[in-house]
Amino acid sequence: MSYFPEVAERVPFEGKASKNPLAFRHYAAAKVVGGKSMAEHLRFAVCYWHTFKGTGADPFGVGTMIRPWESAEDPMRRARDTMDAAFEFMGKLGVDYWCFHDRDIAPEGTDFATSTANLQTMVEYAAEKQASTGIQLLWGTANLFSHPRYQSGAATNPDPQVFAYAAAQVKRALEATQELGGLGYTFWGGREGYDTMLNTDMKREREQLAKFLFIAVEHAKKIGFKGQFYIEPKPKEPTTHQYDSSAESCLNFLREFHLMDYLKLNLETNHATLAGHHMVHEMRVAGDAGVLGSVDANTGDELIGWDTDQFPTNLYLTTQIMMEILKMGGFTTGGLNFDAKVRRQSHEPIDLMYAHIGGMDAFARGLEIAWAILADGRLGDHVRERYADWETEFGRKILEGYKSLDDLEDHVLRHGEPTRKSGRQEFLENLINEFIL
Ligand code: XLS
Ligand code: NI
Ligand code: NI
Repeated sequence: MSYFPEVAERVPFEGKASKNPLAFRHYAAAKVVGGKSMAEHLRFAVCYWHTFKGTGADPFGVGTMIRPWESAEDPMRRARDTMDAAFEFMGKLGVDYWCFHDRDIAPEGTDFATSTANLQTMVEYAAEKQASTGIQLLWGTANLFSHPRYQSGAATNPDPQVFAYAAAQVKRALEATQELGGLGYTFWGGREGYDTMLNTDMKREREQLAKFLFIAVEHAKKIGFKGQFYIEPKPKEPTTHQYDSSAESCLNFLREFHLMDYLKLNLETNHATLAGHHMVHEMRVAGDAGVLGSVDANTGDELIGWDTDQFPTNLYLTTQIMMEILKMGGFTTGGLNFDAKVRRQSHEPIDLMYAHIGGMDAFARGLEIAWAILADGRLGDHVRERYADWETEFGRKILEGYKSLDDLEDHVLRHGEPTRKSGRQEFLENLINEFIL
């Protein structure tokens, strides 16, 4: 049985002139850009939750999606059908990676032991699928936010029984990730925050979260899990405030609790926007601290204030993201995970194909443009030149040596008013457009 019969075997690369909506115009996996293939640079992953389990429900209406793999009565049958659909989809699309939450791939049972048994059955099935397709697991994670038990948080819950339940779930999700050879494991604290300060002991909750991560790190050591841990910042939604609210707040948290050596950041474009930042800001913060691990590639709607998780199609955005990735020397364990969902009105399975093809093409083109901008060198030269005076003897003496306020006043009295330099913002915006247009 085929869930995506419109694509016979594999979405082909047909080049820029193609009018075929089921073909790539820019993404050619083997095409070399700056010494590496597009596939090696981009490391695309499909996310299981939005793509195969997303229903299209919103706060005002029920699900709209037609998902033939969800039609069986028995939940385990549905889980298998969904996995068949997922690997058919990913294989036809030609991505190398996938990502999942424990409860995406296997239904929650009547008790913890049943849930674990369900997960184990599906992990074994996934292992077969991975082996026959060559698709690898970019990262796994545990869903610690959907079930009512987590209404007041998981690690940050006022009840240690819930903390324990969440920890047990992470143990099993981590072991599932290890069994599937996962390159990473992500913590996104969906309800690790507060709805109101009136009932919240924030100091205690943050300490609980740190302890939770520490316990997970210890378990990884114990079982020999070598994958990379990520923490995924998001400022709010569903909570009013989430403790790992932005890249900077994550760094503060990791440093405060001595966890910097164990976790990197998984940054998501729409989360950056919700935090009032541009994705590039978040990437710089993480990159400068050496912890830019992976990217959840999506985008928000400028006019809607929530995490709409749309597919990235904006070339300006993908170009900027790829410039940051190239500047850090490329991904190591991470990749571009399409943590994105088709819109509620795009309810047919084929819409999932269009969405991913568009996102992959936008990133492939963004990669080419980013590479060209960096190879051209003018942008980098401009930034270097802007700070060049810090490389003079005077600049060096301030930063590397020491100058007192007395010395600096003396300097001003001798040299007078500094000469102003233009920031050339418009000039640089035009420079970027020179490569995009
Ligand atoms: C939700 C998050 C979530 C994580 C995985 O906003 O992006 O999808 O990536 O738990
Ligand atoms: Ni995400
Ligand atoms: Ni998100």
